[in-house]
Amino acid sequence: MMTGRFITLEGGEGVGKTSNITFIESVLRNHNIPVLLTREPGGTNLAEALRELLLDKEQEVVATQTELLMMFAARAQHIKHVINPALAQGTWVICDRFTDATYAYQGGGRHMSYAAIAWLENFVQANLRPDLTLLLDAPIEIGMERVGKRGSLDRFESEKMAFFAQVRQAYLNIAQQQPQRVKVIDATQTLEQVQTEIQTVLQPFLS
Ligand code: Z5A
Repeated sequence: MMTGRFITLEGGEGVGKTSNITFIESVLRNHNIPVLLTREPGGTNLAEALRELLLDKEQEVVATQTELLMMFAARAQHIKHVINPALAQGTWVICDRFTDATYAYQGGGRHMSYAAIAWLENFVQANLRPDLTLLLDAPIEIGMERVGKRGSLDRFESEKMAFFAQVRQAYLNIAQQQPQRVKVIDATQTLEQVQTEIQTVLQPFLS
Protein backbone atom coordinates (compact mmCIF):
# COMPACT_ATOMS: atom_id res chain seq x y z
CA MET A 1 0.00 0.00 0.00
CA MET A 2 1.19 3.55 -0.78
CA THR A 3 2.08 5.63 2.25
CA GLY A 4 -0.02 8.73 2.88
CA ARG A 5 1.11 12.31 2.40
CA PHE A 6 1.95 14.54 5.33
CA ILE A 7 0.64 18.12 5.06
CA THR A 8 1.14 20.78 7.71
CA LEU A 9 -0.45 24.19 8.27
CA GLU A 10 1.63 26.93 9.81
CA GLY A 11 1.46 30.62 10.61
CA GLY A 12 1.11 33.10 13.43
CA GLU A 13 -1.87 33.69 15.68
CA GLY A 14 -5.30 33.98 14.08
CA VAL A 15 -4.14 33.57 10.47
CA GLY A 16 -6.81 30.94 9.86
CA LYS A 17 -5.15 27.54 10.28
CA THR A 18 -8.10 26.04 12.14
CA SER A 19 -10.58 27.64 9.74
CA ASN A 20 -8.87 26.12 6.71
CA ILE A 21 -7.97 22.63 7.91
CA THR A 22 -11.51 21.34 7.39
CA PHE A 23 -11.52 22.87 3.92
CA ILE A 24 -8.38 20.88 3.05
CA GLU A 25 -10.05 17.77 4.46
CA SER A 26 -13.08 18.29 2.20
CA VAL A 27 -10.89 18.78 -0.90
CA LEU A 28 -9.06 15.53 -0.19
CA ARG A 29 -12.21 13.58 0.64
CA ASN A 30 -13.72 14.75 -2.66
CA HIS A 31 -10.78 12.93 -4.27
CA ASN A 32 -11.53 9.81 -2.19
CA ILE A 33 -8.36 10.25 -0.17
CA PRO A 34 -8.46 8.96 3.44
CA VAL A 35 -7.61 11.86 5.74
CA LEU A 36 -6.69 12.34 9.38
CA LEU A 37 -6.81 15.82 10.94
CA THR A 38 -4.62 16.45 13.95
CA ARG A 39 -2.71 19.23 15.68
CA GLU A 40 0.40 20.12 17.64
CA PRO A 41 1.10 20.32 20.40
CA GLY A 42 -1.42 17.54 20.90
CA GLY A 43 -2.96 14.64 19.03
CA THR A 44 -2.75 11.97 21.79
CA ASN A 45 -3.96 12.00 25.42
CA LEU A 46 -0.48 12.61 26.77
CA ALA A 47 0.39 15.21 24.12
CA GLU A 48 -2.91 17.04 24.74
CA ALA A 49 -2.10 17.09 28.47
CA LEU A 50 1.29 18.62 27.64
CA ARG A 51 -0.50 21.16 25.42
CA GLU A 52 -2.70 22.22 28.33
CA LEU A 53 0.36 22.77 30.50
CA LEU A 54 2.14 24.66 27.70
CA LEU A 55 -0.77 27.05 27.07
CA ASP A 56 -1.66 27.60 30.74
CA LYS A 57 -0.97 31.23 31.71
CA GLU A 58 -1.06 30.45 35.42
CA GLN A 59 1.98 28.16 35.28
CA GLU A 60 5.22 28.93 37.08
CA VAL A 61 7.62 30.63 34.68
CA VAL A 62 8.44 28.04 32.01
CA ALA A 63 12.14 27.81 31.15
CA THR A 64 12.74 28.04 27.42
CA GLN A 65 14.53 24.66 27.48
CA THR A 66 11.52 23.13 29.23
CA GLU A 67 9.17 24.56 26.61
CA LEU A 68 11.32 23.23 23.76
CA LEU A 69 11.59 19.76 25.28
CA MET A 70 7.86 19.61 26.01
CA MET A 71 7.10 20.45 22.37
CA PHE A 72 9.31 17.59 21.23
CA ALA A 73 8.05 15.23 23.96
CA ALA A 74 4.50 15.82 22.72
CA ARG A 75 5.69 15.41 19.12
CA ALA A 76 7.44 12.09 19.81
CA GLN A 77 4.23 10.72 21.26
CA HIS A 78 2.16 12.10 18.38
CA ILE A 79 4.46 10.65 15.71
CA LYS A 80 4.66 7.21 17.29
CA HIS A 81 0.98 6.74 18.08
CA VAL A 82 -0.83 8.79 15.43
CA ILE A 83 1.16 10.20 12.51
CA ASN A 84 3.38 7.29 11.51
CA PRO A 85 0.68 4.61 11.86
CA ALA A 86 -1.75 6.68 9.76
CA LEU A 87 0.81 7.38 7.02
CA ALA A 88 1.78 3.70 6.96
CA GLN A 89 -1.87 2.80 6.29
CA GLY A 90 -2.05 5.18 3.34
CA THR A 91 -3.98 7.88 5.22
CA TRP A 92 -3.03 11.48 4.51
CA VAL A 93 -2.26 13.39 7.71
CA ILE A 94 -3.13 17.08 7.91
CA CYS A 95 -1.52 18.64 10.96
CA ASP A 96 -2.25 22.08 12.43
CA ARG A 97 1.35 23.13 13.22
CA PHE A 98 4.46 20.94 13.35
CA THR A 99 8.21 21.45 13.66
CA ASP A 100 8.32 24.68 11.63
CA ALA A 101 6.40 26.14 14.59
CA THR A 102 9.27 25.10 16.86
CA TYR A 103 11.80 26.85 14.62
CA ALA A 104 9.53 29.92 14.49
CA TYR A 105 8.42 30.18 18.16
CA GLN A 106 11.23 28.58 20.17
CA GLY A 107 13.94 29.49 17.62
CA GLY A 108 12.78 32.87 16.25
CA GLY A 109 10.68 34.02 19.20
CA ARG A 110 12.61 32.61 22.17
CA HIS A 111 16.07 32.58 20.56
CA MET A 112 16.72 28.91 21.27
CA SER A 113 19.59 27.46 19.26
CA TYR A 114 18.55 26.33 15.77
CA ALA A 115 21.22 23.64 16.00
CA ALA A 116 19.58 22.25 19.16
CA ILE A 117 16.18 22.25 17.45
CA ALA A 118 17.64 20.53 14.39
CA TRP A 119 19.23 17.87 16.62
CA LEU A 120 15.91 17.21 18.36
CA GLU A 121 14.13 17.16 15.00
CA ASN A 122 16.41 14.38 13.76
CA PHE A 123 16.29 12.52 17.07
CA VAL A 124 12.50 12.57 17.40
CA GLN A 125 11.41 12.43 13.78
CA ALA A 126 14.09 10.36 12.04
CA ASN A 127 13.16 10.79 8.34
CA LEU A 128 9.66 12.19 8.89
CA ARG A 129 9.25 15.62 7.26
CA PRO A 130 6.12 17.23 5.80
CA ASP A 131 5.56 16.69 2.07
CA LEU A 132 3.84 20.06 1.88
CA THR A 133 3.51 22.98 4.28
CA LEU A 134 0.99 25.77 3.84
CA LEU A 135 2.24 28.90 5.56
CA LEU A 136 -0.67 31.28 6.13
CA ASP A 137 0.90 34.69 6.41
CA ALA A 138 -0.57 37.98 7.59
CA PRO A 139 0.73 41.05 9.42
CA ILE A 140 0.62 40.28 13.11
CA GLU A 141 -1.88 43.06 13.86
CA ILE A 142 -4.46 41.33 11.66
CA GLY A 143 -4.03 37.92 13.29
CA MET A 144 -4.04 39.41 16.79
CA GLU A 145 -7.21 41.36 16.05
CA ARG A 146 -8.93 38.16 14.88
CA VAL A 147 -7.73 36.22 17.95
CA GLY A 148 -8.59 39.14 20.27
CA LYS A 149 -12.22 38.92 19.18
CA ARG A 150 -12.27 35.38 20.59
CA GLY A 151 -11.87 36.39 24.27
CA SER A 152 -9.13 35.47 26.76
CA LEU A 153 -5.57 34.92 25.53
CA ASP A 154 -3.37 31.89 26.34
CA ARG A 155 0.29 31.92 27.44
CA PHE A 156 1.62 32.28 23.88
CA GLU A 157 -1.03 34.76 22.75
CA SER A 158 -0.11 36.98 25.71
CA GLU A 159 3.41 37.59 24.34
CA LYS A 160 4.46 41.05 23.15
CA MET A 161 4.23 42.19 19.52
CA ALA A 162 8.04 42.01 19.08
CA PHE A 163 7.88 38.28 19.83
CA PHE A 164 5.27 37.72 17.11
CA ALA A 165 7.24 39.82 14.63
CA GLN A 166 10.23 37.51 15.18
CA VAL A 167 8.02 34.44 14.83
CA ARG A 168 6.59 35.72 11.55
CA GLN A 169 10.04 36.54 10.20
CA ALA A 170 11.35 33.09 11.17
CA TYR A 171 8.47 31.46 9.29
CA LEU A 172 9.14 33.59 6.20
CA ASN A 173 12.83 32.67 6.36
CA ILE A 174 11.94 28.95 6.36
CA ALA A 175 9.68 29.50 3.34
CA GLN A 176 12.48 31.30 1.53
CA GLN A 177 14.95 28.50 2.31
CA GLN A 178 12.55 25.66 1.38
CA PRO A 179 10.30 27.00 -1.40
CA GLN A 180 9.61 23.52 -2.78
CA ARG A 181 7.97 22.37 0.45
CA VAL A 182 6.64 25.57 2.01
CA LYS A 183 4.00 27.54 0.10
CA VAL A 184 3.13 30.99 1.44
CA ILE A 185 -0.55 31.92 1.29
CA ASP A 186 -1.66 35.53 1.77
CA ALA A 187 -3.99 35.21 4.77
CA THR A 188 -5.18 38.82 4.61
CA GLN A 189 -7.52 37.81 1.79
CA THR A 190 -11.11 36.74 2.38
CA LEU A 191 -11.56 33.16 3.53
CA GLU A 192 -12.92 32.31 0.08
CA GLN A 193 -9.83 33.73 -1.66
CA VAL A 194 -7.51 31.93 0.79
CA GLN A 195 -9.27 28.65 0.04
CA THR A 196 -9.01 29.17 -3.73
CA GLU A 197 -5.25 29.63 -3.28
CA ILE A 198 -5.01 26.54 -1.06
CA GLN A 199 -6.84 24.49 -3.68
CA THR A 200 -4.34 25.63 -6.34
CA VAL A 201 -1.40 24.62 -4.13
CA LEU A 202 -2.97 21.21 -3.44
CA GLN A 203 -3.69 20.48 -7.10
CA PRO A 204 -0.31 18.95 -8.06
CA PHE A 205 -0.67 16.51 -5.14
CA LEU A 206 -4.07 15.36 -6.33
CA SER A 207 -3.25 14.36 -9.89
N1 Z5A B 1 3.70 26.26 19.51
C1 Z5A B 1 5.04 26.45 19.72
O1 Z5A B 1 5.44 27.42 20.36
N2 Z5A B 1 5.94 25.55 19.23
C2 Z5A B 1 5.55 24.44 18.55
O2 Z5A B 1 6.40 23.63 18.15
C3 Z5A B 1 4.14 24.26 18.32
C4 Z5A B 1 3.25 25.19 18.82
C5 Z5A B 1 3.67 23.05 17.58
C6 Z5A B 1 -0.78 26.74 20.23
O3 Z5A B 1 -1.01 26.67 18.87
C7 Z5A B 1 0.49 27.46 20.52
O4 Z5A B 1 1.59 26.56 20.53
C8 Z5A B 1 0.83 28.48 19.46
C9 Z5A B 1 2.29 28.24 19.11
C10 Z5A B 1 2.75 27.23 20.08
N3 Z5A B 1 0.81 29.76 19.97
N4 Z5A B 1 -0.04 30.55 19.97
N5 Z5A B 1 -0.78 31.35 20.14
P1 Z5A B 1 -2.44 26.92 18.23
O5 Z5A B 1 -2.26 26.53 16.80
O6 Z5A B 1 -3.50 26.26 18.98
O7 Z5A B 1 -2.67 28.48 18.48
P2 Z5A B 1 -2.97 29.60 17.49
O8 Z5A B 1 -2.02 29.87 16.43
O9 Z5A B 1 -3.19 30.73 18.40
O10 Z5A B 1 -4.25 29.11 16.71
P3 Z5A B 1 -5.48 29.93 16.54
O11 Z5A B 1 -5.55 31.08 17.46
O12 Z5A B 1 -6.62 28.98 16.64
O13 Z5A B 1 -5.32 30.57 15.14
P4 Z5A B 1 -5.70 30.00 13.72
O14 Z5A B 1 -6.10 28.59 13.82
O15 Z5A B 1 -4.61 30.31 12.78
O16 Z5A B 1 -6.94 30.89 13.31
P5 Z5A B 1 -8.51 30.50 13.28
O17 Z5A B 1 -8.98 30.05 14.64
O18 Z5A B 1 -8.80 29.68 12.10
O19 Z5A B 1 -9.08 31.95 12.98
C11 Z5A B 1 -9.07 32.97 13.96
C12 Z5A B 1 -10.29 33.91 13.71
O20 Z5A B 1 -10.14 34.57 12.45
C13 Z5A B 1 -11.62 33.15 13.61
O21 Z5A B 1 -12.61 33.96 14.19
C14 Z5A B 1 -11.87 33.03 12.11
O22 Z5A B 1 -13.23 32.99 11.80
C15 Z5A B 1 -11.22 34.30 11.59
N6 Z5A B 1 -10.66 34.18 10.23
C16 Z5A B 1 -9.89 33.16 9.75
N7 Z5A B 1 -9.54 33.39 8.47
C17 Z5A B 1 -10.08 34.58 8.14
C18 Z5A B 1 -10.06 35.37 6.94
N8 Z5A B 1 -9.40 35.01 5.84
N9 Z5A B 1 -10.70 36.56 6.96
C19 Z5A B 1 -11.36 36.96 8.08
N10 Z5A B 1 -11.42 36.27 9.24
C20 Z5A B 1 -10.79 35.09 9.27
